[in-house]
Amino acid sequence: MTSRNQQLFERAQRHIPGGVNSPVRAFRSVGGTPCFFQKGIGPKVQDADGKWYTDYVGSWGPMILGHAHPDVIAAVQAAVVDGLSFGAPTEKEVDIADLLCELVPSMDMVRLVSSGTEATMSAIRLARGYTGRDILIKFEGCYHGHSDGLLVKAGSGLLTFGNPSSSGVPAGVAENTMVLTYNDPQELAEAFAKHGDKIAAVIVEPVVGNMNLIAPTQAFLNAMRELCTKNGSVLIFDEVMTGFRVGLKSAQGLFGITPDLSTFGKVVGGGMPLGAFGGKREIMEQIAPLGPVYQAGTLSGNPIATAAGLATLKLIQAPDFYENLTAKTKALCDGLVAAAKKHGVAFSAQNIGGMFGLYFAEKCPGTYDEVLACDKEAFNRFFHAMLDAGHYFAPSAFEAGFVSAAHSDADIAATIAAADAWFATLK
Ligand code: KE4
Repeated sequence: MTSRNQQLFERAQRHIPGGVNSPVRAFRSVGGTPCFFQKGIGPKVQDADGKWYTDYVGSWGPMILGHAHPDVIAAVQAAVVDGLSFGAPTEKEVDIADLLCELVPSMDMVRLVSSGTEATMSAIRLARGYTGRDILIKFEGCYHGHSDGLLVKAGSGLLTFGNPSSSGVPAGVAENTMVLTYNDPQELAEAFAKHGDKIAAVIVEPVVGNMNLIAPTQAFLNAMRELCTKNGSVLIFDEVMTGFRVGLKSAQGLFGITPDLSTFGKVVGGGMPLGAFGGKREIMEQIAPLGPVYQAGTLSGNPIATAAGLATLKLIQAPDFYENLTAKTKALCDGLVAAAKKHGVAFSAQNIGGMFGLYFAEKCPGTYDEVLACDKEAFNRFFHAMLDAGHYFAPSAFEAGFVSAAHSDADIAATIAAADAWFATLK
């Protein structure tokens, strides 16, 4: 008897490439049939066969409050009855712009868009327009969305499927993207020594979540800031994943770095299509209609998305929100490590705020090469064992995981117990 998930997946593949609207959802690296979810509430999601899972993907980060938080649902319901879109300014856009610039001191100004990809693509165009330079530096394994110039040795789904550089990107575009090694300040300094006056921007995931979780060294981030300042290049912190995920002050507050531009997505929209880019006034004033760098969007600042975003950004400012979220995420990591150790399984884990990485390796990787050396097949077996037991992790060894404020200590303990039971079978 084929499950409803299987029936839906078979039908989906008739008219949707791979049966999915974003590649990493397809389970192609872990194998098996993707879950078609029909409902989410708090830390749980329910698939088309009615099975419930504790969710550690949270839509790849946005669902930091858990699914269907009543305050967010109420804000969306109140907004939709007044109309879905006007293509004209609305008060909520002003409210969320004011709030984002208050919560992110490095941003004097911000422009709303509809995805993280739009945010990074626009920030890069702005940096090139502001500096009059062409070269963009990114780091191997980092993913910043799917605009052409960024699909060069990227992470996330590209790394997952073993083709880090996408076809369809003209050589003339890719040649302006210089790809360096994450956490290698020396190589970055050498690149600036050779090309400094041609480098428009450096874009970085300040904590990597797209080649699994990789923590930055402070020296790496400090070097990046100093070199960009010295050479007149724009430092772009891509906080689409880390923004309001690793802490209320995002990664820039956690590591004490002031970027020139920042990009946001995911949490800022609370699950609705909302992204943002912003930074220093003198740079942002180059954006149309004030300046010569064009950027636009029919649904930018959409009233429903901003309603969900505002409700979310209000709730994450609650006292102890991040202390509690971080403690729960750490408890998950520590519990999984202890269980694996008990059964002699080579496994490590770490968290930064409400995001975590799991690795089938003796220690947490700190570089792209160390990530590649982790046992991907072991992860895939772990993934399916946990899925069968009702715990949904990212369907890729090259993605970070996420905990929400709705996950209870009991949810975390049950996940650890399920992992312990599986680790025991490996003896
Ligand atoms: P979106 O266009 O997917 O909203 O954002 C692109 C993006 C930009 N920057 C960073 C650091 C990101 O992590 C992302 C998107 N993250 C992936 C998960 N690794 C989205 C999941 C997907 O592609 O389906």
